[in-house]
Amino acid sequence: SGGHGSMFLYAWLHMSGYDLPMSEIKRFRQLHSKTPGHPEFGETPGVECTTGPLGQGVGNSVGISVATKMAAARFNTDEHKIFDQHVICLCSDGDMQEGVASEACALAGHWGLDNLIFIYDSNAVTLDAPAKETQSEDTGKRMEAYGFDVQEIDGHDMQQFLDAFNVAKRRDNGKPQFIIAHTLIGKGVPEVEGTFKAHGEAGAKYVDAARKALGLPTEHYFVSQEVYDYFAEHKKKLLADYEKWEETYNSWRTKNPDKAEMLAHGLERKVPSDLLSKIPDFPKDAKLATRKAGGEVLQPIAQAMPLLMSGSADLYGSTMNYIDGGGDFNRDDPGGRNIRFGIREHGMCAILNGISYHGLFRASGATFMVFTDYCRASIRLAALAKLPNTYIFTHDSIGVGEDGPTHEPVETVSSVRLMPNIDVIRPADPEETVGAFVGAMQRTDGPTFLALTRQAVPMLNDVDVNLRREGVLRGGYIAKKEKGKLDLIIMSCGSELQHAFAAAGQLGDGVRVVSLPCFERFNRQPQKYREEVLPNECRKRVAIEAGVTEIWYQYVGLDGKVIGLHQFGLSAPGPEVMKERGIDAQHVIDAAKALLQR
Ligand SMILES: Cc1ncc(C[n+]2csc(CCOP(=O)(O)OP(=O)(O)O)c2C)c(N)n1
Repeated sequence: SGGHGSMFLYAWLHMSGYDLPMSEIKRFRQLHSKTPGHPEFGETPGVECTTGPLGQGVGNSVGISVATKMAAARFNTDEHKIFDQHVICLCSDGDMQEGVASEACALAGHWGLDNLIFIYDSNAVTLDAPAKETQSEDTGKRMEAYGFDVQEIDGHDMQQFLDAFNVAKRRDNGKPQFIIAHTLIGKGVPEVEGTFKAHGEAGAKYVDAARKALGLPTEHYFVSQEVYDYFAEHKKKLLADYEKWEETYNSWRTKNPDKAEMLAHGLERKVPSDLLSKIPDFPKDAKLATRKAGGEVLQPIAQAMPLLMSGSADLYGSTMNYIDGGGDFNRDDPGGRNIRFGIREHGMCAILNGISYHGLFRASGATFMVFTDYCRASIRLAALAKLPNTYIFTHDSIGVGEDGPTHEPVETVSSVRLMPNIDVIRPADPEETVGAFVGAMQRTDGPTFLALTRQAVPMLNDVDVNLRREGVLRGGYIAKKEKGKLDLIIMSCGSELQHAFAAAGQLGDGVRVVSLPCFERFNRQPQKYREEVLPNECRKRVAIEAGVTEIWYQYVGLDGKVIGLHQFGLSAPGPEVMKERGIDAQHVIDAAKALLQR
């Protein structure tokens, strides 16, 4: 988890025979090397999580452990145990100080993840100072209170470590394992040993002297043949274990063809190509919140995608993303597909990342959208690591109403749009919500953020059902085409698309309505399609969204106008807050008329 120790990890990967040659070790932190400053998933063979922001790896390891428990419950049989691995996380003082680690560890204890082993490098030093300047808690006691088994060792005594590690591996007692390894940072470099000066390059100038004192060769980047031989021998043993496992696996596969197919599809991240058609049309007179529509859409998707799991941070009643009949994941039923995370949004998102790193299950989680800020560090890493998570974040914008500005995300949707490699989809009605969920499932090279409403929205029946669904997959589409010459474009998404339609109805034949539920998908479309939807020659453009306006100018241009919010919301019934803040058709009409008169 302590990703700043990346070279420690790279060195082990190199010595143990991963495809990480010494030439890459020498190119540490250089352009396009396989040894970036902090470990990045997908960049370096053997790196299983992107770490660096302290605490995240702890959460990831809990998520990986959850996934292994789920996998064992879903795929093992009485006769064949194909999944029974341990998950080991090396963590530091900084990791254990971070709140996200506390959230994740509380859940690890609660769920009894007894295949999870933390090795806590307790060197009592952080970056600025000795750790005692900033902590006086007894971390072991804290972990015990969470439900961990705790052992304490001298981290420089390899035999002590091995003994403790083997105890932890064998315990199998319904408790995650925590090994406190007391260590001395910078050991062997007397000038910095045991102090925070051992960080970074402060100790580098003493390294040659330290080598000498330790009796090591003077050559830099030196690994003795003995060490390579040791690992080569160890690899043989592991390969023999692997072959044994493969026998079990092959026999399991022959006897359980359905499970085997499900497993293969999960690992390939296969998504049914006919997912869209598996979701029934909504009744034309439905008047549903998109969160409610989402809950309905989720059910056939969950049936078609048996490895989809769906969690919520104590808000299933509001986020409506419970998989019916899927059961709750817990120590008694690790096969459950719903995960109750409690009020731990950050922990939830770090754990979702872990589930995705594991590589078998499709991870999704839910909370109120305004709490995106609690989740952001993990969401950002999901985007960076290209994890196919789905965030089902509901209660968007000032439509939330009575709960007031603390619960009304006015800047959140746009702030996530600014993040690279995450799709933000803000559907306008139940049919667009179908497209949004299917789009999230179909995307396997990065996360999708679904922005759903608390309040009911009308069905946009004037637009063909398939156009609404498939239009979302393209990110944007012409929802209402002008008759005759194109004079003006109104664009919108989410709960404000209805206002775009209402305004267009008042403004005459030359007005086009464009639905833009997902900027990222739209921007990935070929230029020709984008030009078709938003022709360059039409500069009279109005956008409306109940959120901050800036990001819309990429579509509206300097000649256009955006109706949006420039301040926080208010506590009152949602429609009144919308009216008070000027989010309605009339404001679109006024802006459009001003443009048309130019
Ligand atoms: C969330 C987060 N905050 C701050 C940092 C910057 N940082 C990198 S290393 C470090 C000190 C870490 O101390 P510790 O975890 O004890 O590691 P060790 O001293 O063992 O190297 C800090 C503050 C970070 N990587 N992540």
